[in-house]
Amino acid sequence: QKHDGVAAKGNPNTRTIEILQKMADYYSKTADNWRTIAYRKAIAALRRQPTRISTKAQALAIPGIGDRLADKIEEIVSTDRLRRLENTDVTPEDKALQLFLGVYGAGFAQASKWIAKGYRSLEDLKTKADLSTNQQIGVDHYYDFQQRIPRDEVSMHGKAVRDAVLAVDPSMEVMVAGSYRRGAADCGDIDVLITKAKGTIESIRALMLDHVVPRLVKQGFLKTSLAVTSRDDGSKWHGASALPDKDVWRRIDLLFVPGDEIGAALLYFTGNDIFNRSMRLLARKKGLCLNQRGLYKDILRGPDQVKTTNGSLLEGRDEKRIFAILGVPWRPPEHRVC
Ligand code: DCP
Ligand code: MG
Ligand code: MN
Repeated sequence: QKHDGVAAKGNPNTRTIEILQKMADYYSKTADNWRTIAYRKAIAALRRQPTRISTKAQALAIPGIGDRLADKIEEIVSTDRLRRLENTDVTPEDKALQLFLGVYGAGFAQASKWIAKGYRSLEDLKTKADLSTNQQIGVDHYYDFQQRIPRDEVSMHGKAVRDAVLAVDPSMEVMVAGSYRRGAADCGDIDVLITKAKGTIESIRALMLDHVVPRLVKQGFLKTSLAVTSRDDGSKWHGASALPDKDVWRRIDLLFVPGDEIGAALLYFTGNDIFNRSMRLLARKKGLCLNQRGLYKDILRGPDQVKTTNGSLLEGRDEKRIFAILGVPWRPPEHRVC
């Protein structure tokens, strides 16, 4: 579901990219990282081609496209479809797996359990399965959450959050990150980063959970809370939101960030995930550590590579300086698609 970056509009390979994208989405949902990366690389390479690629030989000549993908590209161009995506050679279990992986919060393990119990449709889940509250929401709003969100609607959700946050504390900052910040024409969800230059994580989390979220719920904008995860001390609130004049529910993520981590958090939350992975790997090769809180040096690792100390902070506030310290030329968000 990464349709962003340099827009494919006017690109001679738009249709091929579209179909490869569906495959990449499928593999990313089944947690098949290698295939996901291979497909995304091929998509990025195709986006850069000035001419239409229609034969296997043409595809093979492009760095980053291997034999099997070249076959697939030829098939897509000559038939305008990809057999693997059609239902014909896909078993009912495969189809159900694809369907169930689209339920919010359901991973591979959960989807497989449902299949083992003989469920094959959303109707089966609704009528026969013992669903958790969140799974119930995921099933009830299945088609809402599957839809891409047009960019201007993402802006409006961002504005609703910003207005509510600023009404509670005008010194807060609200930024829409994720694929939106990368310039995507449509997004899978809405990722909003909420921070305050002098704020601690405790104060921001309290302000959000005690005041802003209840306010947005009361207003009817936030429809439900799905999960609150705490990792590395930062907090992410998952939920659903809807605009006043629309029935469709959208997935929204709110990331609460203390002031001294703004730069690192923005870098993390802008992605994409593969770009993040490559930046973190690069940091590690230089003996540093990059995470969503900051860029650190002097991390001590035990024999099992597990961190024994947190090291000392090099930069957390300034996104551009993180690039500079890593020796990576600044990349605007639109170009952070791998
Ligand atoms: N992220 C990450 N690793 C993950 C998941 C997320 O680094 N496993 C970071 C990079 C993502 C950002 O968080 O860009 C937001 O995550 P999303 O899942 O919302 O992904 P995007 O916003 O990039 O794409 P989409 O349009 O599908 O929401
Ligand atoms: Mg997103
Ligand atoms: Mn998200």
